[in-house]
This record gives sequence, structure tokens and C-alpha cells, in this order.
Amino acid sequence: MSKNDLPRDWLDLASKEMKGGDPHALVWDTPEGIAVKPLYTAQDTEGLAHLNSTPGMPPYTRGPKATMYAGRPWTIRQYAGFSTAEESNKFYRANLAAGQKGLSVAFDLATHRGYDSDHPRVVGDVGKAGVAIDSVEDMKILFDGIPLDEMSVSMTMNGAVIPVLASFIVAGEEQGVDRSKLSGTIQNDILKEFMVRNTYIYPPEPSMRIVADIIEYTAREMPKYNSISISGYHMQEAGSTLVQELAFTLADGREYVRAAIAKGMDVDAFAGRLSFFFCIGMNFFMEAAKLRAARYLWAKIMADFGASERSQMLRTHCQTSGVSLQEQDPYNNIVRTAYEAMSAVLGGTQSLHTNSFDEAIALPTDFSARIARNTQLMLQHETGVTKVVDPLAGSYYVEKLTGDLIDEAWALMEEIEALGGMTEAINKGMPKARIEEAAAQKQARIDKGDEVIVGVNKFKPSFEAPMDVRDIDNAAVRDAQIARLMRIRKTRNAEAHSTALANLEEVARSGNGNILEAAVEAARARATVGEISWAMENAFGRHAADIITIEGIYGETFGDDPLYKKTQDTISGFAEKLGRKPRVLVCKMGQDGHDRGAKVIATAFQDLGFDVTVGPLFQTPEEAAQLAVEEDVDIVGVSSHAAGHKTLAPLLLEELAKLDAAEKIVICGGVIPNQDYDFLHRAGVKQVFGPGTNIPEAALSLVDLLSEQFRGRNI
Ligand code: MLC
Ligand code: 5AD
Repeated sequence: MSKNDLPRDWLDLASKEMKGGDPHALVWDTPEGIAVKPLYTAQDTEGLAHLNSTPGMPPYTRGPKATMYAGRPWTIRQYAGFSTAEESNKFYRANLAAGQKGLSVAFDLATHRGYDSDHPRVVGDVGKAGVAIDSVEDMKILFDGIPLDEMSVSMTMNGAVIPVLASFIVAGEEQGVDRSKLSGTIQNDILKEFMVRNTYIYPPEPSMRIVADIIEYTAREMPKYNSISISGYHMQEAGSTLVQELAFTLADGREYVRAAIAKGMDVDAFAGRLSFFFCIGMNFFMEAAKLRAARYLWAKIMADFGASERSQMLRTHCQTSGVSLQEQDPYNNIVRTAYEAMSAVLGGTQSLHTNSFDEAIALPTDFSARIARNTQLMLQHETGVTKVVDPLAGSYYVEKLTGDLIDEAWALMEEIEALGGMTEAINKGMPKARIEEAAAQKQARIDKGDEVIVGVNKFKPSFEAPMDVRDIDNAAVRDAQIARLMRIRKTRNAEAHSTALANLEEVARSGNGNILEAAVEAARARATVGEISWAMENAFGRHAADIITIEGIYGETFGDDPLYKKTQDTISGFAEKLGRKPRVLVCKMGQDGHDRGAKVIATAFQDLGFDVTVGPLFQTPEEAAQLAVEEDVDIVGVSSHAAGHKTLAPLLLEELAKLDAAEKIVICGGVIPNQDYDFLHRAGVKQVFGPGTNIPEAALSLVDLLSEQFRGRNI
């Protein structure tokens, strides 16, 4: 930054206050590469292109509505789902009675990946991270007593988007609600699945056709329904910077618009029902500025398509950041979430989910969900923030940040364009690699203590506050789902069912007709989520991602930190004795695609001196054990973020024993509540690393485990 950027008179005063120090030392270089100065003045906002816009008018920087929350507050829309449809329905009804305004359904990972609950690959996943939905019958139970012509329902579904949306439409029909009356949102954002979230099913090309078919069908048949929720949330959760989140999300949006136009649609026929979804983390002002920048940029992008003023409007849902929440000192999370929620609101979100304080270890309990919901109710009813439109406008700092984010994100979007657009950039692995680099850097900053997390790497509590955690009986949910599946298979009209599925497969294969339209017919005939997915898989195949890992970034960020060097020396000393580097397999089992933790651990351990293999996503315990033997690893590290550990880790140990490899050290890491540690240790897991683990410290404890193991075997 040039020294001229801070006013002369202030510099003099500031320097005096700093006892002769240089005030430029107070500039904060954010992970986005933006230099945040200690002072902003009117000079900083001179000439900014986004200034002086009117709320409710293009480019909508100050908000999509003229009156914003003064006219109608944002929708309190808590994302939720667990166990069976009955249980989730009960939870939704209680939440609505207590002040929640919209629904947002979280499905379990079996459903996400297009498997019925009785599929052998999903034993550990059913009902765990969301609600298990196998068919229209489950969908009807999920919305029992909730009139679908009145309640706007968001469904986070991407992989199995066709069977789930089809089942929702038919559930509405059977509630007596025509599809034209359904309001809500389907996530339907497959590009970010290939980048970060990993619940894809089909390869990219047919996946993009599915997105376009849904846009086409909903534009024609469901005018109140948002056809897509273009999501940056998961990018930030995976470790991206805010500029990456902004640029990649808008670039995804541009790609979907192109896909729909390529299908022959007029841009204004669908663009008004595209919606967005961003993460709001702890960088308070930058997050609010990010939403303002997003609206400005989207208007610009859509104007370039020749879209109408209405079609240039960016409307968004926001969720407070899950990854910012910690297992340690968990009640701090209530405060973090409140700040993040305030930032989302000052940024002008249309809809908001506030996380529960137990987020880092489990799904919300009734108690934690109540506090999360009340956080929004207090913002709406007690703070007065709803009374004024875009209250941060005119802040020198926020306006300059908005401008900086616009410039930085646009530059990154130009890079994407130069690669041929987002699908091409994803094929080349560019966005994923950038995000993984940012994630490794962030982890290193935290492990090193440069980035402070209260209660985790600084100001640690001296005692643990007790906390209840929701546990789900995965086996009981699975049994209940299987019983219902059997009933459906027995009672449906076999001919209508097989004709509808054959037609769906033909529509998928031929490229003629609309896939969602064909799937609605199949759902009416009681084809299940798994069967509809399978018919499409017959035509499209199933996608398997290449595993790419990055090297050097974690170590580089540590520089010559003494603790880091000491850890490296200890590991290389051990490797010398062993005659080779210690070998680790990082594995992900079940349908849990949250791979940020696994990727960060892999790159950090590699840099620290281990020989690391990263297994493919979605392995069965049998496949993971097989790979551990083939790679002859010393340690198998199970990364678990979707609550499958209690089912899958013991199965892995059994499979290792069957292969005569019981001596391999099995450890678990990820989102694992304290109360499960004993269970895992008894099953034979040697060590468990919860959220917030310091990686160099974890590496040293593995060396201890290995030393013990090899001493026993006289090596
Ligand atoms: C709003 N309205 C107003 C107004 N403000 N009218 C007059 N004056 C005002 N001030 C009108 C709007 O025009 C609209 O009507 C209606 O009120 C509703 O307002 P909205 O702003 O559109 O809100 P909402 O219906 O809540 O829609 C928000 C949305 C939508 C557009 C962002 O896409 C949405 O709800 N998204 C939620 C996505 C979600 O829950 N995702 C969870 C992901 S969790 P009209 O007629 O214009 O429509 C996840 C985690 C994981 O992904 O990985 O599993
Ligand atoms: N219920 C509530 N919140 C959930 N999340 C994921 N699944 C659920 C669920 N079933 C939230 C967490 C997570 C983010 C992806 O969504 O906040 O970080």
C-alpha cells in the first residue's frame, strides 16, 4: 500500500501515539489479499463505481427491495432434518410454532447420493446428518400438517435432485396443492458439488443437463419456486477466502445462465427465480460488504446477458459459518453466531439460518436450536436493526471494502473466463486447488497461533461446561425405513412403476424431453429415490472424482516456526530408525463427502514428514481395509464428519482383522463428540482427534503410538 493512502496529519498523530512507531504496521493483510488500513476517510470512497445506488433498483448494491426489512424482515429459515420423516416433521412443527418462518430441509447422505435406505453402501449414513427420505410416502409424512401452498420450503439437494424434487411435487399434489402454488427453493447447484461438497452422482455433463431441465420445468410449471440456490457457503466451509467464495459462486451462476440459454430459454423466463446462498463468517464488516458486492456484480453479469432489471436482482439466503464454531468452550459459539447473524443482516440477506452452539460435534438439540432461532428473533424484535435500509452505506470502510471485493472477485472471475468458464475451470481443477491451498494456509495460521480462536488456541478454559448432545439410533431409523420401503414395493402398481422408470431412462439417454417431468410420473407410480436415481445412472453412469492433493503450502505458512521444526525433526528421526517414512492412509467411509479435514490433514502430514495416501471418497470399510493393506500403511486415519464413525470404524477394524492386518493403528478424527470416545477406544481405535486439534501436536502423538508399536515388535 502506498504511504499516501493514510492522511498525513493522522499519520503524525498516530505515530506519536505509537511512541514513534510506523502506523503502516497497523495495516492488516487479510487472507483475501486485501490490505485493511487502520483508518478510512472520504478519500477512500472517491470514484467508487457502486456508490449512490438506490435500494430496490439495479444494481441493487443496497438491497433488492426498496423498503428491505422495514417493509418485511428476512425469513428465519432454520436448516434442519434428522432421523425419520416423523421425527423431523415434529421438530419442524415445534420450530414454526416458536417463531421460525420458513422451512429448510436437510436430507441424510444416503438420500443425497441417490441410495434407498436399504442399500449396502449406506449402513452408517441413514438418518444421521439429515432426514432419510426414500419415496413420496416419506415426503408426505415430512410435511404432514404443513400446508405446502402457504409454507415456503427450501430443500438442500443436488445429487439426487430429480427424485427428491419429483417426490416433493407429488407430495404437494396429494396434499391438494397444485405445483404452480408451491413456493420454495431447491439447491440444485451441482458445480460446487464437484468443487467442494461432493454429493454429486453423475458426471459433470449430464449433471448440467439436469440443472437446465429443472430450470426449464420450474420456469414453466412452478412460477413461485426458486429453481436453484447458487451456493458459496460450502466453499468458505471448505476453507476458501471470501473473494474466492464470491467469485466462484457468481461464476457458477453465470454458467447456469449459459446452460439455460443454450437450452433455448429466454433469460427473463428463468433469471428472476435464480437465488444465492452465502456463508457468513467472523470477519464482520467484510462479510456484510461481500453481500453488497455480490449484488452489484450479479447485476453487472446479468445486464451483460441483456436481462431485465428484475432479472438482475440477487436474492440470497445466508448461513452463519459452521467451521467457525468450536468444540472447545462451546457456549462461545452462541456469541460467534450472533455476530455472524448481525453481519448477514447488515449485508441485507433475504433469509437466514443461525447455527446451533453444538454444531461442531452434533446436530442441534431442542435446546440449542431454540437459542439459535432466538438469536434471529432478538435481532428482529429487540435491536432495531430492521428499521433502516442498508445502515452501513456511507461508511468509508464498508464502501471501500465493497469496492475492493468487487475488484478482486471480478479479477478472479476473469481468470475463470480465460479458462473457458466454470465447467472448464472445474475440469482443470483450478477452483478446488485454490480453495485447498487457502484451507491449508488457514489451518497453519491457526496451528501457529497467528489466527486466534478464543478457547481453542488462546484463552483456553480451565474447566469443561457440560453439554447434552443429540444422538441418533442409526440402526432403528434404517429398520423403520426398510419396513416402509418393503410396503411400498409390495403395494404399488408394478406395471405403471416399470413403464414410468423405463420412460425416465429413455428421456435421460436420448436427450429428448424433460427429465424432471418424466421423474414426476415415476414418483406418482411410487418409484423410490434409489430407483429413480438408478434409472438415470443406467443412462449417465456414476462419477468418480480424481484425488488430487497439494504439497508444501502448510509448511510454507509455518515458515521457520520452532515448534514446527521440532515436530519435523522428531518425525524424520523416527523415519531414520524405521528406514522409511511412516505411512498413513487418510480414509473417508460411507457417503460423507466433507473432505476439507482429510485434505488439510493429508497435506500437513505430508509436509511434516509422513508418507500419506488419501483414499477415494465413499469407501466401504471393506474397501478401506483393502487399500490399507495394499499400501502397507502403519496408520489408518478415519476422517468422519457425518456421524458415521460409530458404525463404520468398528467395521473397518473387523475388516482389517479379516485381512490379518489387525496390527495397523486405527485413529479417528473429525466431528466426534466426547461421549463417543470410550465406545471407539473399546472397539480398538487407538486415538480420537476432535475438532480444533493442533496438527503438529497430533503428529507427535502418532509418533509416540508408532514408537510403542514398533518397540513391541523389536524394530
Ligand atoms: C420481501 N418481500 C417483500 C419485501 N421483502 N415484499 C415487500 N416488501 C418487502 N420489503 C417479498 C418477496 O418479494 C417475496 O415474494 C416474499 O416476500 C418472500 O421474500 P424473499 O425475500 O424472497 O424470502 P424467501 O421466500 O425466504 O426466499 C429467500 C431466497 C430463497 C430467495 C434466498 O431462495 C430461499 O429461501 N433460500 C433458502 C435456501 C436454504 O435454506 N438453503 C439451506 C442450505 S443449507 P415473491 O413473490 O417475490 O417471491 C446447506 C448445508 C449443507 O446447504 O451443506 O447441507
Ligand atoms: N440440521 C441442522 N444443521 C445442519 N447442518 C448440516 N446438516 C444439518 C442438519 N441436519 C449445518 C451445519 C453445517 C452446514 C453444512 O449445515 O451448520 O456446517
